[in-house]
Amino acid sequence: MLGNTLRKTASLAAAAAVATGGLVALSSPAEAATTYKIKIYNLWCESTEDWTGADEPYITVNGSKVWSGSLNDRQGVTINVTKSSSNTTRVKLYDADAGFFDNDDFLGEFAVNLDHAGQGLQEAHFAAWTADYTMYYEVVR
Ligand SMILES: [Ca+2]
Ligand SMILES: [Ca+2]
Ligand SMILES: [Ca+2]
Repeated sequence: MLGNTLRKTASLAAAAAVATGGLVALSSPAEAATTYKIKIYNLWCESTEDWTGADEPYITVNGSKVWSGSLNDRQGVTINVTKSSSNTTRVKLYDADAGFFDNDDFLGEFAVNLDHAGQGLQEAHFAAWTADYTMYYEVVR
């Protein structure tokens, strides 16, 4: 008799929560836990893709350009770009070229997801033609 009363009370409480949007609010923390951030800290150029002078490297995250600059052999630069995501994040590095019939050069890519969170500082190497780059990044929740 008592048990039956308790169950009835509980189901009434659940019904009330649905009516007021209470259960929707409760699901929010679970959603937030599936998002993460990728922090791109630095980019090091050991050697350029271009044969003469500096490269004009740029970085895209999921297809959007997030940084561009200029680097020559054995030069580094601070990037400090942070992007939030809940799905796979694809990071690509290119060298921009301005000449006719000289398209931008794709130097490489890597992808991260939530599983890569909390592993500390990571290095991504990009080697294409004469280019040799290292990107330093971290994935955090
Ligand atoms: Ca080039
Ligand atoms: Ca170039
Ligand atoms: Ca080119």
